[in-house]
Amino acid sequence: MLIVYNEAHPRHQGSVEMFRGALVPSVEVPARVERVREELLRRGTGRFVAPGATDMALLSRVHDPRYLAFLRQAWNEWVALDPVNAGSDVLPSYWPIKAFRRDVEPQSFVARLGLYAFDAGTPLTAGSWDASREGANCAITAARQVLAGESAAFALTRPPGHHAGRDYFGGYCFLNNAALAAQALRDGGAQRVAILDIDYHHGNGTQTIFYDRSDVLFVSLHADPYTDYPYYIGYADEAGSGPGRGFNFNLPLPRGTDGPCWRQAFQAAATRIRAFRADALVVSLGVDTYERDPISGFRLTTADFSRIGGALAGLALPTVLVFEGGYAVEDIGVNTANVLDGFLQR
Ligand code: Q9C
Ligand code: ZN
Repeated sequence: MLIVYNEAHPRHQGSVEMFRGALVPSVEVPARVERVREELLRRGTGRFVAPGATDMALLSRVHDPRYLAFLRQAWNEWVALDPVNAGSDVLPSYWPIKAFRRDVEPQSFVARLGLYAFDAGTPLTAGSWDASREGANCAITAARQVLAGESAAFALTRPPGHHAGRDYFGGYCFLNNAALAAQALRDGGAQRVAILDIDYHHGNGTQTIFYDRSDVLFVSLHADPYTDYPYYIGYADEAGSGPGRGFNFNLPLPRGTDGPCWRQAFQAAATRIRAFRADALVVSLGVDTYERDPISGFRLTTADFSRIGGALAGLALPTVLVFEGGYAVEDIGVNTANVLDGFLQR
């Protein structure tokens, strides 16, 4: 398996996020990807390669060009407000909800920030654009390697991507790496692409990007949004719209879901993917379903992750795996490497 590694990931380094009225230490830290890299190297799993150059045309088919321009300039605008801002992360304080106008872009940076952010838990830092852009390049490179004949490739990157939509960031995500991989597969000749999202949280960004399309199937196993982030989306009755009706499949699961229950839901997801007759698969691989994850509520074990890898390989499709969440830093390397080894051993 090819590992497309984002060497620029440490340039995105949030220090705090807003949580229940306080700024708390960032959960999404560089050590996450460092631990995975170390464990893969220790095991000799996969062959590490660097990503290719940025394809702005492809980025602009998945994301709004105005949003991309905003992200690229955001840090500079933040510091331009006041030079002391260089010492703190960018976090929004205002949002245009309900009856407010969303069709005007105010001149004020903090006002525009609220147009593009959907939570106050996603710190943007000096290197967030560079790290995110290189991460997107990793996902796109992984997809192109699979188009060129690799049976599987893993984009090992952070920040994660599946909460980022066409024109918004949140949930620690800025650019939707899985969506970019899926679009790259489509552009490279795959007629039908399935995305299977197994992160603990619903992949709201990926769902919304492809919601009205029938060429990309989105299937997600995640914590019920009735109790868990992102709360306002990810319910079972979201089936797609227009020509995309029937091509979005959410499987929300209760807090406390363990390996056997999770595998039962996985079988339903696999049945839907087989019926779709996909030419390629993109996996949003979050390991925050782990029993000791500090912000999540499922009970998957380290051994369960090996089985998941085998089950993913059982779909027997050219596969791009994209790293998403997982916050139990001490075990993240073993859990992620177990998925990849389980995949390779099948
Ligand atoms: N202090 C991903 O797993 N809020 N994103 C949690 C914890 C946001 C997770 C609050 C969770 C986002 C990619
Ligand atoms: Zn997650």
